[in-house]
Parts: sequence; structure tokens; C-alpha cells
Amino acid sequence: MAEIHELRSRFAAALSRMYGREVPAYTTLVDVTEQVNADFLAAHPASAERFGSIARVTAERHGAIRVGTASELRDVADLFAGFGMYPVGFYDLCDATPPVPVVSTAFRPIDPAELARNPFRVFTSMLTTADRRFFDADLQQRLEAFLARRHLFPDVLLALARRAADDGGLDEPQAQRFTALATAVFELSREPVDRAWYRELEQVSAVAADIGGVSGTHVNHLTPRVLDIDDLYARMTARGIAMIDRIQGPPRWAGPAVLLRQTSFRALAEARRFALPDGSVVDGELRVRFGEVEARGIALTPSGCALYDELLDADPANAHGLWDSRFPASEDELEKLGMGYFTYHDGVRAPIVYEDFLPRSAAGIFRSNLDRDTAAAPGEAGTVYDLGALAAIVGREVHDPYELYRRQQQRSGGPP
Ligand code: OOG
Ligand code: NI
Repeated sequence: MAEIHELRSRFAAALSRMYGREVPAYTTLVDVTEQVNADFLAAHPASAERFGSIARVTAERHGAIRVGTASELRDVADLFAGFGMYPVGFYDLCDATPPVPVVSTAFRPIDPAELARNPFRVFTSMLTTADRRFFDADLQQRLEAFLARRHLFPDVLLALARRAADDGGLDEPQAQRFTALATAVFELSREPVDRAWYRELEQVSAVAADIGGVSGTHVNHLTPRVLDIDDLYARMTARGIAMIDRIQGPPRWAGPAVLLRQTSFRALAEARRFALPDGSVVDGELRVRFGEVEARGIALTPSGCALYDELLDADPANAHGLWDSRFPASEDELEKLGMGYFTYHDGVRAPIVYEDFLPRSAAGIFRSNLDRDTAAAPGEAGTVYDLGALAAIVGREVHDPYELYRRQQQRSGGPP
């Protein structure tokens, strides 16, 4: 039998092969990432693996997908449960700057041993079609009707996912079928895109068009993990690949690596086919998929995150040295101030790696890949979402990330 973690590893690897075929620049990014990681490991043999073994980091990816309805999100939850991935955290991008009409969660393993085996995670966004600041009543109605007609996840795929979740794995032929079908769902569809409909949605939001303007879903990006993101950024730039202008998240500084640093580049235009009102089909292109890379550090407690937010507002790039003067300069300090999470096995303290996402970085990542910002009209947001509302939609607990880190720390015998 192929156990759930084996299914997850195979799924992540299969998506990576598929995405490499679809977006060749992704393969370049993975190659450069592996070179940076090998060099970093050679230069820092004692410390390079403190935030995860090199085997884990080499296989580690996060994907991003976007769906249109609550029922699609429920199917996603059933599908990912078959890979041992559960919803963690709530991200409201509707109120971000600029606003994006989605709410999001991340599906990932929640057990430390499972994370160590393969931490594959997928940032998953759902379109908020009832949000009047983006969609008037007429557009909402047509959008929901369009979305109701599509069927993203074959029944046989969801049945295999439920069996895997119930039995803790699948026999070999079923395991192969499950990963192949799951991977195929996230391939870029070759169905012609209704150009008038796509353009109408694009006027409201490029993300809305990417979700509700097409008949399928697809991986938006697949992100490898790098041990030195500044080095990676420099090497990609030296290769002539235009990166976004900055690294999102905490600045480069001499203190401990915390949370998550990410950067991205825009993928080249991809060929898509478009259906015109007269029924003819023409070739065209869309630019919606991109490349992203990330570095991970220590998970911060709520007070650590509050200080992170405060400093990011005041001095985003540490240009005025605010981080140097205000942020805990060592893991000892983080621990003493109760701002970071650690484990304490056999009296040895080790940092707990951050396994989640950052709302403001996510907004920045969305933004960096849009040609223009969405201007939300003033008005009511419609449905108000939070972690509980999202849990009701997916029909499962949406885990609170702080709670998961706190429990992990507590179980290791550390301070509660
Ligand atoms: C998701 C953007 C957020 C991240 O790493 O913060 C994200 C998307 O573009 O669908 O992937
Ligand atoms: Ni991402």
C-alpha cells in the first residue's frame, strides 16, 4: 500500500514535472535554487539544516490554485485530505492593498512528522462573487451561473481521495490513478476561452477573469524553497530574468531568519485559444502564471507577528535600521520575549519553522503579477468571511496556525 505521505510526495513531484513542461522558466528557477542550496549547505554545514533536512527542502514546494465557488472549495478540501493536507489559516485578500476579490486558506500537513516527510502545501483562493465592490448584481448572477455549469473534479478522483483518507493510503494501481488524475486537474486547459466574457471579467479583476473566465482550474505557480533568497535573487537577475523589484516579507538583516521571504518573476505570455462571438477560434496569449521562490525562518508567536507588522509598516526594507534596533537579534532573545516558537527535545532547543503564508506578502505576490490594480468600488463587502465562516464552507475545521505551533512547542516539553 502507498501511504498518504507517499501519495503526497508523488503528487508534489508529478505537479512539478507537469509545471516544468508548461512553464520552462520554472525549471530554470528550480535549477538555480538547487545550486544555491548546495552552495549554502557547503558553506554552512552545521546550520543549513536547522530549518529542515536538505531532503525535505529539496522536495519542498508550495502551489497556488484559485477556485470559484464554495462547492469547488469543498471538493478541493476532500481532494487534499486524500494527500494528508488540511486547511490552515484564513487570508482575506479583499481588504488588502490593492484588493483582490478572494478569500484564501492553505492546505498542508499539520503533524510535525508528516511535515518532515513532505510539507507540500497549496495556497487556495476562492472568488468572492457576492462582493458588491467588485461585482454588480447582474455580473454576479452571470458569473455564478457560469461557475455552476463547470465540474472541476471528476467523481472518481474524489472517491479515490476519500478512500485514501479513510484507509490511510491506496493500493499501488489506485495510488497511480489517484496521483495522475489529481495532477491532470491542475493542468492548463486547452479549451478555447470565451474572449468577450474573459475581457469583461478582466475589467473588474484579472484574478476574477483567471478564475471565472475559464472552464477549468490550474496551478498558478509552484514555489521551491531556497536557503539564501538574496543569493537566488542575484543569480536569477544575472541570468537576465526580470524579478519583481523586491523580496517580500522581512528584510535582509543580521538577526535570525523569521517567517517567510518570497520573491517572484513574471512568466512569459502563454499561448491560449480564444472563442469569438461569431463562433470562430483564434490564437492568443495570456500572462497569468509566474514563478516564485521562498525562504523560511522561525515561526513567530502573535506578539512576534505584531512586532513584525509594526516594523514592516515603519521601515519595510530596514533602510533606517529599525529592525536592528527593535527586533530580537537572536533566538535567545526571541525565546526570552516569547516571540518565537521552539521545541525542547532532550533539553536541546530548536526553532520551529514557519509553515504558513503572510497576508501582506500574498497581496504583494498577487499584485506583482497583475498588469493593473483592481479598484474596488466603495460599498459593502457582502458576505463577511473569517476562519469560522471558511470552516463552515469547507465543512471541516480550519486550523489556527498559532495553535498548531503552540501545541508542537508544548508537546516537546517547552513553555506553553
Ligand atoms: C496566490 C498568491 C499568494 C503566496 O505565496 O503568498 C501566494 C495566488 O496568486 O493565487 O501564493
Ligand atoms: Ni505563492
